[in-house]
Amino acid sequence: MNDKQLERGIHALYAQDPQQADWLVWGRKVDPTSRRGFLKKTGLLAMSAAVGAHIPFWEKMPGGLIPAALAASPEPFVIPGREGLRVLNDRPINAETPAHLLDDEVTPASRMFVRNNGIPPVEASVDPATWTLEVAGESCQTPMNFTIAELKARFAHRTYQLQIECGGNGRAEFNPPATGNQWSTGAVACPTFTGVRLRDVLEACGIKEDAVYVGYYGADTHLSGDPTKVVISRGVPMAKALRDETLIAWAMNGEDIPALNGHPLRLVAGGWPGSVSGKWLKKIVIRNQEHDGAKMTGHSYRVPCTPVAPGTEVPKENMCIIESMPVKSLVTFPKSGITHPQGEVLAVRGHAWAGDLEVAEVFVSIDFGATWQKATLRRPVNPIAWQHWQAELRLPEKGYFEVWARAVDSQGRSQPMVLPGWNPRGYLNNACHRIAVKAV
Ligand SMILES: Nc1nc2c(c(=O)[nH]1)N[C@H]1C(S)=C(S)[C@@H](COP(=O)(O)O)O[C@H]1N2
Ligand SMILES: [Mo]
Repeated sequence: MNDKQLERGIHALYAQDPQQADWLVWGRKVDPTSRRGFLKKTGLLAMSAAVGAHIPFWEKMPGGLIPAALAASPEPFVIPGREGLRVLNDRPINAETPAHLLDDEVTPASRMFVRNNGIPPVEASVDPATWTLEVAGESCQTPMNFTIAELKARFAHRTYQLQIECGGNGRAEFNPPATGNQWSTGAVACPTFTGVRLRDVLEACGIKEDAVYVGYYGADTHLSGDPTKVVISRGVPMAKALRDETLIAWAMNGEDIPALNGHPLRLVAGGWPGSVSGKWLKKIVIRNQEHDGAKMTGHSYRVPCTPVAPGTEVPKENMCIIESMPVKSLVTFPKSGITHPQGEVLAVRGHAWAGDLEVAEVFVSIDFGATWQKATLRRPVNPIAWQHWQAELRLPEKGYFEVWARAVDSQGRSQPMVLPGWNPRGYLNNACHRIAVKAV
């Protein structure tokens, strides 16, 4: 079976593994002896919201049962606690956040996109007290295991706001289309993460002279169910691994990392394709060669080393690993599609980010990029945090306008107004974000 056939809907999810489905959809745990489901309060609220009414007999509802109201409906479901996110795929779960819901300076968990390549560990089986992280690899002097309590006790804690963007964010625009989740603009977020520096942990184990790369392994399961298959195992070169902001994190916004985002432990190497920030982190390897784990090689998270014409078949050896992500921005207020009185001040705002770099300037346009007005831009709270911008515009007459935003990084590189270079897997679309506003 190929991956496409494995990516199916809610019915397939329930048919294959009702208990896993219950946990993913409702946070419902099943008592193995009675086969009865235990809904947490949040799960019950989500289920009630999904069926459109309170469920008086909810305590009697067996585990692993799709509510008939949903079973009959072809509508994609809502992830409990992430209302408003657009679910692109329910096996594996992938969901993105509409731009106007990313308006918070620090992204709350409820607005954090979800990008899963496989099936997350069943939350009931995740025990932070016994979870261990193994550090090994041919360039590790002394392989070691750490519990989360040991990590917390042994190393200095750091909290940084870090932006994570999926390498495929914006893929939906490419033509010819690229396979994979058809992300529009919402596979990006910037919460705070608390943990220890990856550097401190690697140094405690000893980094051999010949170390060039690190790789991660997580506790998720391959879509095929085959326990010997690795879902994803990516990594970064030593220089990125040793950066102050590269964390092994146990908290997001001061709370446990949400189950779908990697609880109880994840790697955060912000500013690079989100795929390097390994979730449900179990193992880190220090490598004496470029890491060659699952989705590190071939066409995954790589782009042609030199630009190609749309539709070109690019041989593997001409594909280069994506590192720091390109400059990009979002208009998070107002919501696209609003109406606004002509001539009156229209306040617009959003965020901008540029991988490992800082954003130097943001501009906005109401005439499809013919002229640009400079926005007010704040410095990042720490390196690799996104930056907030705002501007005041006036729409000169009645009619349809678009507000475009364009950011420029500290090395003078600007977002393109139209699609940047086509590539086989549809990565790195950093074209200007645009919203529609009707002046009345
Ligand atoms: N173990 C594991 N880690 C993972 C993934 C995964 O499927 N499994 N997906 C990666 C990808 S492609 C991205 S973009 C980010 C998404 O993080 P989020 O789901 O917390 O938003 O996690 C990365 N880490
Ligand atoms: Mo990703």
